[in-house]
Amino acid sequence: MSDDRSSRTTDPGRDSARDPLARLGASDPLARLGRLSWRRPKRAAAGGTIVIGSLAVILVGLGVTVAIVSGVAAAIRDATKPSTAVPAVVAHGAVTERMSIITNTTGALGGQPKYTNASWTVKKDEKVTVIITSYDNGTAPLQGAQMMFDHVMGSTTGTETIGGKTVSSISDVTVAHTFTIDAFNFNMPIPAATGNGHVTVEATFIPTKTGTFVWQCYAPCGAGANGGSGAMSTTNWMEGDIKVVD
Ligand SMILES: [Cu+2]
Repeated sequence: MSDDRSSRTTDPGRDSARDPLARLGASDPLARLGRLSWRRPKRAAAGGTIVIGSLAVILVGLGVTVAIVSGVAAAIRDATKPSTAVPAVVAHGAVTERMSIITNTTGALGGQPKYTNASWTVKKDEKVTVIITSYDNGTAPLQGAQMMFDHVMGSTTGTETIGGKTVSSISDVTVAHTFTIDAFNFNMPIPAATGNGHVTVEATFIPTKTGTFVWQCYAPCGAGANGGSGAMSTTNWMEGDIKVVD
């Protein structure tokens, strides 16, 4: 018996149109395949170049688009910066309160010294820098329990400046006044000005609670034998109030 397959391949009456090898149209199928395999990489390479080139153009385009969109988005962000973009640590504000100690300007109370700007409103947890310019050249030496007020107390640095010079206390006999807020244990001793000049004293404190608090002078700078009358017993001369709000 002969093999069916070998008999078919050798069948001279075979329809070449149905022969897959014949349809390739090559006398040598391997050569044909070889050409194809030779040409395919070339086309693939050419196609790949086109594809890569196209991809590159698209990517560059995308990059430009992304850059433009990012730029626009950044511009929009900058223009409408939300409050959440603010750093978590909020910087406290700072205010300066200026006071003067004046004398003999109105003749009231016998020309006794008087603090100006007796009442303020400040914010809790915000630095308050107090600058006091005193034109009073008289002393009111501290006595008894008030001797402690020759020291600076409760300032952010533990010191004050007098005419720009940093000190933590002054001699009790040179004290003319104090600026004292008991509620914040804050105290600024104010020395007497010399001659007809003035002295400028500066210190900073931070009010840590809300409410209305009294400030006062602890030097016996008023009238009478103990200095407790006159200015010292008159509202808004040697005492006042500070309102601290949220
Ligand atoms: Cu005083």
